[in-house]
Amino acid sequence: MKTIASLVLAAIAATTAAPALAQPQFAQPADAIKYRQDTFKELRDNFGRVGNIASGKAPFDARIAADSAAAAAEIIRKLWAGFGPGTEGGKARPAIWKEQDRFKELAVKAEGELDKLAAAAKTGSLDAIKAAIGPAAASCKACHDAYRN
Ligand code: ASC
Repeated sequence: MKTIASLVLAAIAATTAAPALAQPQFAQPADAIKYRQDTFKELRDNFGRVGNIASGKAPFDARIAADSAAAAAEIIRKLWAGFGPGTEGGKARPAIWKEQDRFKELAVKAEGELDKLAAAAKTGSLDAIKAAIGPAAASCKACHDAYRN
């Protein structure tokens, strides 16, 4: 039976211990690597949909563009959790863990560019998407060139 005290404690724990965003925890580096790969794939699928629209490979559907761009801007922020201490491996270069400031700088830049792409897509203007896709792709590439094998 739950006592009042245990309910109060649970309520306190829920309000004080809960991080703003639940962060996954990984028992093994391999789990973090899998998480990174899955999350990057999800990001690529969404970004790719917008890219295909921007390049004309896919027909312009404002709803798909807006939803996919918004998803990409959200998903990129889930990557952080996958690069915790001691999770070197996969295609990630060890430099990530030695140059955390620069890695973070490039990642934050990419987040900002995906935010701009999401804002552009939300307007429903294909021209706005076309203008934002290049800088967004360049910000992805800058980080890959520096930190992906
Ligand atoms: C993509 C994808 C990337 C980026 C990058 C941009 O669609 O999978 O990694 O765009 O290639 O240069």
